[in-house]
Amino acid sequence: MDKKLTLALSKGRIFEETMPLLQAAGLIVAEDPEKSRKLILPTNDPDVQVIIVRASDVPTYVQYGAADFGVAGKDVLLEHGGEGLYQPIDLDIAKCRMSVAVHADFDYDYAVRQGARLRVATKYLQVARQHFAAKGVHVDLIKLYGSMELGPLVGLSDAIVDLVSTGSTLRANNLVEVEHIMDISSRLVVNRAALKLKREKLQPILEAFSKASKKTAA
Ligand code: PRT
Ligand code: MG
Repeated sequence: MDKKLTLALSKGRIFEETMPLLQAAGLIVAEDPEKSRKLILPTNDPDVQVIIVRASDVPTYVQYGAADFGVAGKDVLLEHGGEGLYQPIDLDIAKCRMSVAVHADFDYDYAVRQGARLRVATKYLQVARQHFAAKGVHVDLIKLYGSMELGPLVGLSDAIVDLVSTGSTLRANNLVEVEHIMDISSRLVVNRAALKLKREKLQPILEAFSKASKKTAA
């Protein structure tokens, strides 16, 4: 096994919010992924590199050992299933919530009381399926890959299951949050084999991440 450590991150909020944690571990990423087209970014440590992947692909790279560790949202990890991944730390970054939302004119509580079959558009099939099953609500799930907010506006669905942080996207589209399913934050995920074989190099980084994320959370 290569002794080099590879960290999988996605561009945007995860990359930005992971930077201070890397810094706490003494690691500086040399290039800005928003400006560079490179997918492999070196750090100041020749033994540590960062790869830039889609947010929902982070668990896959780590599961197969193409990356030794990565940072992924709980939303992404629940859909992936977490196979082959060790999840030692909640980094408490990229926080938001997973919610059910409907058009402001749709009486969700009434529809649920009536036992109506609801059409729900979402990227998060696993979470949505579990949520409505636990409530005993019958749903037809419609898989989307983005812009779920459009679903109720054009009659694709009665409701959506999506991530909400400030709520401004919902407001801008005349949607209202009717159920809070769970709080979401990003977790550090580690390849199970790398955890054993690269422990010496990994452990201090994991400890620094853990300490630094507790500090910002406090
Ligand atoms: O964007 P892309 O399709 O490439 O992938 P992605 O959307 O999965 O990646 P990214 O970088 O947008 O999100 C990475 C992770 O950040 C997610 O997996 C979440 O764990 C976390 N996160 C935190 C969020 C948000 N906050 C968030 N607000 N992910 C997405 N959003 C979206 C949400 O889906 C909705 O469309 O922002 C919109 C709502 O924001 P508000 O502020 O208007 O409520
Ligand atoms: Mg996004």
